Amino acid sequence: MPNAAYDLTLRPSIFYFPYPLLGSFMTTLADYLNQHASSPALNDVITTVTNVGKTISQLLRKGALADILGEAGNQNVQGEDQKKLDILANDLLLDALAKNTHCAGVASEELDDATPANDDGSLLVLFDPLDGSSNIDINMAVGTIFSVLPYERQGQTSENSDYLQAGNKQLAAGYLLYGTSTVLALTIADKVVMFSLDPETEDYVLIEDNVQIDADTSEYAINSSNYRYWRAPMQQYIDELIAGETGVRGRDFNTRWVAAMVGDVHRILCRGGLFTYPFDTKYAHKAGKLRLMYEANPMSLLIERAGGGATDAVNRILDIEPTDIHQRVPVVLGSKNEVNYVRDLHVNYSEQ
Ligand code: AFP
Repeated sequence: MPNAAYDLTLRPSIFYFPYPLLGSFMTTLADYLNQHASSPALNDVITTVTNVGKTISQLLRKGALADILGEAGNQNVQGEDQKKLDILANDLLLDALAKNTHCAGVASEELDDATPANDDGSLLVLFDPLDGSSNIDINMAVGTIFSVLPYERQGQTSENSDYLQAGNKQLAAGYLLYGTSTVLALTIADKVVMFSLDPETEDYVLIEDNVQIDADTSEYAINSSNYRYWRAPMQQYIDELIAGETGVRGRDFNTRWVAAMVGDVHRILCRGGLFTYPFDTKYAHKAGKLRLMYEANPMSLLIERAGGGATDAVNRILDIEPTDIHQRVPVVLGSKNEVNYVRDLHVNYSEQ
């Protein structure tokens, strides 16, 4: 006789809670966009991007069974080996946005140049189609990061130069995190909201309606193997964190490193923290690995609107005037007081 306490078929279980009843109180992404999107065009473009997110989520759940893992056998403009899913995710987003009349063009981490779409569109979309590619084959968290900018030359064919707008011009930004569940973080107004993708209904359901980050933290994320390539102020900062309560900070710190920015940023939006991929001299052409337009800018907008800070160690990322759609930028973001501590340490640093 199975132990009744653990045989769910024998107990009225919370797993069978009448979701249809609860459903009438749930806010879906469609509800939220109808209430808060600044324009039908923005509503439509975000719906297009997040619908592709559902397809990517399904593919990832199939994993090896969908023959989507492994290398694609070529490199992108960044000189990075492309995974099959990098290209598949990129092509799914490209095809869907090309059909969206509000989208005037697309810029992607995986494409050398921006791709014109609909000349009469009012919006430009930028994305890293699959952030954290090195995690795909080991079943770790990956995500899609997206940013939406205004298109100022409606009626003309969009070009690379149309995308060269500071991050403070973004109309929307967000990411999809394909983790144990698929979560959408989004900002289209003054707040940051989060949705969870219900695999049964395929609806994005609102789970957080005003994400706020604690100003202080004792958790940081960095790839410490690059220590010898950092500038002295960053070396000093990390030395202080490692010294913990025995050093000037007077408390111990903990570290996390997902190797997918989308995973580290999500943790910070959920419980605070500091994430940094600082300037380093490891590769001359990658002085600070992360890309400004479709990684740092969208994540910085989310972090700032959740009450955090985002700098290149000193300057506000969202104020940087871009010169190239693939330019890289050092990133320090997260709990505001910790980001400010890093900035002050860099500004006041003098060789001892
Ligand atoms: P991939 O997409 O090539 O895996 O790079 C991910 C990323 O751009 C960013 O999401 C991570 O925070 C960072 O690189 C990880 O860099 P390391 O491989 O040096 O840890």
